[in-house]
Amino acid sequence: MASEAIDVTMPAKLPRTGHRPPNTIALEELERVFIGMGYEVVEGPEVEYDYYNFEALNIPANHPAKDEQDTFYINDKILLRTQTSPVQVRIMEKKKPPIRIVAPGRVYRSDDVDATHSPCFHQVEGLVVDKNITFADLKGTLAQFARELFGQDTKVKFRPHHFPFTEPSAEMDVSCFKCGGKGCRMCKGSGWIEILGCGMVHPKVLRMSGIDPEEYSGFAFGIGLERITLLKYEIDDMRLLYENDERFLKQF
Ligand code: 2U9
Repeated sequence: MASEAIDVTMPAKLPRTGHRPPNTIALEELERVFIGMGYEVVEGPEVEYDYYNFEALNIPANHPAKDEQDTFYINDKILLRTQTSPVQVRIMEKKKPPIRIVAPGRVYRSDDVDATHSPCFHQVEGLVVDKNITFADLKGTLAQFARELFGQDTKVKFRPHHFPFTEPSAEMDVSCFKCGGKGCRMCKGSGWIEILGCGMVHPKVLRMSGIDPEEYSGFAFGIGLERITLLKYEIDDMRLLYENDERFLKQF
């Protein structure tokens, strides 16, 4: 009996419980902000028709934008999506405005792996279509998003850009949340950090999906999720997000 005695006062062995990885924490934070503004979260197929991934977004065959978004083709007409925009096109075909959605998900590009690239990464794209939607709605929405994600003092700056699916188009920078805009290593001395692309949905894109651009207008934006995760948690190599090394994961 003495040799089998159990010391019931010994502390119990704690089970090792897992938790959400950093990319998921960042995604849920982004979704929380947009759900709070009345958006619906929608998902769609990763294997897509060329039509939904390119043609319906005003990127016809032989368009130079197709070069930057080279991907994995299943056959002539079917590919691994390079953006989550096809999800939004499918919604526009099915639903009459008002539309207010975010589409998160995995996307694919024929890129070599390095500290900032991966052939498979995640985007969160947003789309709003209704009567009288203007660039002012885009600015107000994305400024509010930036403040919720990076802090209430965050300023935003829009630089003109070009995307085939939006016109006009812009890239949005936020004031550096590390130095407040003075310039540091994080923002490479500029005080600003680029976080997303955006613009007013091209009238041709609306028309192709059965929405009359004379009656409705809209704005859209695209966010690279990994970019947000790396910035938010000050991680300097994207590969760490995918390696599942416990020593890394347990820090979040
Ligand atoms: C529809 C119409 C327009 C989505 C948009 C961007 C600008 C953009 C990049 C962000 C980082 C891709 O992952 S990334 O490299 N995206 O800059 N995306 S506007 O525009 C749409 C979407 C759907 C129907």
